[in-house]
Amino acid sequence: MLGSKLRDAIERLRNVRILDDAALEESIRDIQRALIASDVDVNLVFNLSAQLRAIAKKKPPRALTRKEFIIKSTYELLAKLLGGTHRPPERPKRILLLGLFGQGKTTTAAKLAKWYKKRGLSTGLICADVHRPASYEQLKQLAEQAGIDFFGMKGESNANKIVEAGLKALKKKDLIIVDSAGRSALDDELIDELKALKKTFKPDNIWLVLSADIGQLAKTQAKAFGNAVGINGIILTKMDSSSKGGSALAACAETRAPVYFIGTGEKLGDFEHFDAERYLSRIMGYGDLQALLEKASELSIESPAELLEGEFNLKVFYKQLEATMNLGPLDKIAEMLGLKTALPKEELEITEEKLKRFKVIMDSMTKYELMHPEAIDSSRIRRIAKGSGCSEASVRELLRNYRKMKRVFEKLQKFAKKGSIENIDMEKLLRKFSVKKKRMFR
Ligand SMILES: Nc1nc2c(ncn2[C@@H]2O[C@H](COP(=O)(O)OP(=O)(O)OP(=O)(O)O)[C@@H](O)[C@H]2O)c(=O)[nH]1
Ligand SMILES: [Mg+2]
Repeated sequence: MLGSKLRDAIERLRNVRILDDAALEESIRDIQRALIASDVDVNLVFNLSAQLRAIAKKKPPRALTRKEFIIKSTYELLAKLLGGTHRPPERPKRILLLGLFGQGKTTTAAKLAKWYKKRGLSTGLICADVHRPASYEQLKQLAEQAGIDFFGMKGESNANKIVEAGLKALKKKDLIIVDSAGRSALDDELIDELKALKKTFKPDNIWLVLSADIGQLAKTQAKAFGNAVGINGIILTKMDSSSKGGSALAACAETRAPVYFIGTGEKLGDFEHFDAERYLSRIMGYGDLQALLEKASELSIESPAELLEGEFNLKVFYKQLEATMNLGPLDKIAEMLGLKTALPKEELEITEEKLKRFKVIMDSMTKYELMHPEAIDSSRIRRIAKGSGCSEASVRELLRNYRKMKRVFEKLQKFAKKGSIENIDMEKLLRKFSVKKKRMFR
């Protein structure tokens, strides 16, 4: 909602013929309304407006028109309001996660462990929540799902003892993450417990887990936890299901602790490094290649040969479909790519059922056909349809999906070869992808 409103505001700015003071004020009001409707602190909104007015008085740099300059500045100010970008530490050793009840600590502990594991750190998880008996099983299961070593002591009521033993059991790990117990409020008991845990565990990072739906309150909570036990990072969860994501981000940006990650769903893979510009372009519907590429690079860890060197044939296609399903629905990925509107809906819906049908069809193909799908002509289509008991239309659908995916993956492949994703120039990337999408700056 915030995204589409901001987008409208910027589109309007872009479409005015002459950007005079009145038009500028109108756009500022649009932006204010969008932010306030999303619960962003009014003071921050007025502050942003004042900065925009000041910028509008400046002479634009030579390469830009006044309008371009104002649009670019608006975008930058919005990204700043949401907290900019802070790189998470590359090789953290011990991370303590804390937060109130139900904010997403346990889920996040597993997501985080998986994230670092994908980046090459051997990682272990410790359940130090001694208050909620079910938390042991919850984290254990999540750890299993993520392929992470887990340590916990069922029935032990002293969190420090668990952590001490856990540190021994997991001492060979590069990174150990501790999931702590939640409370309904930051009371003295919780503070004492966390302080003791801090002493035993000696974390190099203490991150507060906050759910986006607390909105502006994120600031108060981050400050309270910061003062009481000290925090040096924040993870915002439930960014997918709350309309207050922008508000929570802006509130966190006012504290000294950076938001390193956001949770974007219940699955372990629904987790990403937070980057304000990227987030902004995504909610505004400008696509998000960076996040896609990060996901794609995670895919490639699972099948590097195929993605990086291999030819793209139907076998690879099927594997990628399967992997994509594990990552999350394809339409999520397409959305990040800004492809959602460009692709017919039918082709985005790679359902379990469709995947099964594709598998059946592919079982009726010869090895040659699987490796050279371009050789499949209509007589082959007829034979394959008959053999698989599917319609010719289904076979054609499979081939159509294949060709689409092939184009995307060939492009991804090129970028993956170039090395570090972090260094990729977004603008260039967008052009190369030749994805039909709205330009950010006109
Ligand atoms: N949609 C969505 N749900 C999430 C996200 N992160 C966590 N959840 C859900 O939020 C609920 C609470 O998550 P937990 O990880 O158990 O939270 P917790 O902070 O450990 O809770 P306590 O240990 O009881 O204090 C679970 O149902 C999670 O699946 C997210 O990013 N998006
Ligand atoms: Mg928990």
